[in-house]
Amino acid sequence: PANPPWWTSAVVYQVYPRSFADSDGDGIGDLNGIRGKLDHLADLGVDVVWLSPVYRSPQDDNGYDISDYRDVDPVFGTLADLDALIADAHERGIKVVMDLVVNHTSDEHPWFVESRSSTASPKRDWYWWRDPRDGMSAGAPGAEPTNWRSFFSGPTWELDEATGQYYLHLFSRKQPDLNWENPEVRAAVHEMMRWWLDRGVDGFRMDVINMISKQADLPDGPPIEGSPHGDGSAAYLFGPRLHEFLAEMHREVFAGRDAQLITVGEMPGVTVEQAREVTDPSRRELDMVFQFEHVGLDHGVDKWDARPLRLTDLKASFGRWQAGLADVGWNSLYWDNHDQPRAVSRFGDDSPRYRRDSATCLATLLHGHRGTPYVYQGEEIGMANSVWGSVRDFRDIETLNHAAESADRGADPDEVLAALRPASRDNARTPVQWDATEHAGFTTGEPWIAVNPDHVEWNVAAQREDPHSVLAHHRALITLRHANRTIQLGAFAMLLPDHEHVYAFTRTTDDEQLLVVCNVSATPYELADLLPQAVGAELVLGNRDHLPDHDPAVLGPWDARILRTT
Ligand code: ISL
Repeated sequence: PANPPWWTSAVVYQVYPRSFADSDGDGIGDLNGIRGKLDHLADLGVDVVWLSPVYRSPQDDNGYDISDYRDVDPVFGTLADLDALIADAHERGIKVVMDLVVNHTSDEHPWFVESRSSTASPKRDWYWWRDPRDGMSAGAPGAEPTNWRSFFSGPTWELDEATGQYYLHLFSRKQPDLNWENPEVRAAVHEMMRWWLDRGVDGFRMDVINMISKQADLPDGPPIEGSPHGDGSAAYLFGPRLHEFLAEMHREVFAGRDAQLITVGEMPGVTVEQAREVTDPSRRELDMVFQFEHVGLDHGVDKWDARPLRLTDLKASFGRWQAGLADVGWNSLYWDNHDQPRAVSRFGDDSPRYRRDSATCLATLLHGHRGTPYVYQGEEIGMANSVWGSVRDFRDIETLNHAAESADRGADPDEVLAALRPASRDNARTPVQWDATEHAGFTTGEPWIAVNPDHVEWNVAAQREDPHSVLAHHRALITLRHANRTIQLGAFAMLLPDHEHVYAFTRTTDDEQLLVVCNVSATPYELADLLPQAVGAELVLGNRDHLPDHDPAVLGPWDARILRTT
């Protein structure tokens, strides 16, 4: 396109406020902490900051359970602090995106309090209330209206004793699902979104937005092996009215002002075809979505059942997404977020020998693709999964519920802990490592979750002055994206799809071809054998070319290069 949207050349940085920087010593990150670190983000060069939720919340799911959409939770600061953060970010040319969590509210939101007060409440229908299963009495085992399993273990239904009905919660019981079938719910959400845009925010990351439309008859799902529950996802993923709801939201909230904004929908289970529809500009729904295929490739029966990732699977997956959204739609690109283990531990090699090289290799690979890259806090310095000595070290509700459920089943505690270690969301939630001091410069108090002991070596301060650090490499990749039209918009073509260690592709425009070649292993390869066109090509950006033992003809361990071939 002649005038591509601004976000086709942008890089987004995700802040998880609880773990970013604490300004007041209570051990929990806050808005003024973020304000104090904006120069780090400006120096990194990112265009947008996405804030995970800072709204008023009981913090059952660290803010993804909202009790007031128009206020800031006291643990994070005040609305005035948020206004100041937005102003300070804008002064540095950084846009601010809010997390929008509207599939569900907190059970302490006044809407739900009113809804649960009586079956005759005018807000009863704002949530999904259902009687017990036919012929069963409320509270009896298996009396839940459907057999669905919650994302956070147990059933998706909670009995309200007072009215004898159950309410639906796909996530925790403190996160009741809003009923989007009700037009009043949609209008209330739209009004709240306009209120934030008027306040100066630059867009939204929309939490599980492909779950807002449910099949209204709420059918049972197929049984899940080893669980008393079933998989209801066919009834609540990408439901029959999703397109309608997204288009309506666009009309009611974004129309007329969308050129400066960015919208990204989080969509677990989304297919390429669905993503292509939702991000087709002519439909006016969303700019891009987060898909989950690549972060499921190392899962067995579920996320706690780890299996080795095959690079060929990763290539096949990314390749299909690149091809599927080539002429219509747009990809978002990520390894990490607040729900995923750390990329360098998961897809790279976090041993001392290869940590820096594999972190820079993974970054090069991701940022080389077509789409908008997302950098999750700490990823820019190669933060790794943490050390978990016992189940008590975890804080995340998903992790703790799974541990409790496993214990109830009589599972071996050591095996459970071994499963939690690489997979827990808390790997992403340890405090950002600013320096080598106690608590990594994150807080002067007691951090709400332990700092990774490796902070003495792996921290922002140590990397800031090092021209070859993981941080410096991210800065270079972001600079390249800003400057280079081929990186922004060039056509993608996968090479060597069957190679088990080397990930290579081209990006092509009318006047340039770039070749991205990454060794996703410690085994060296002769470049001439793999990709003759790479031999002698101009190096645009590499991760190991500064090393004394670097040989341009050999793709060394975790070697990553962006080459200009024409
Ligand atoms: O985290 C997951 C797997 O470990 C996902 O299943 C996750 O729950 C799903 O992607 C939805 O995530 C979003 O909504 C949740 C919240 O807990 C997550 O932090 C958020 O990213 C409920 O609001």
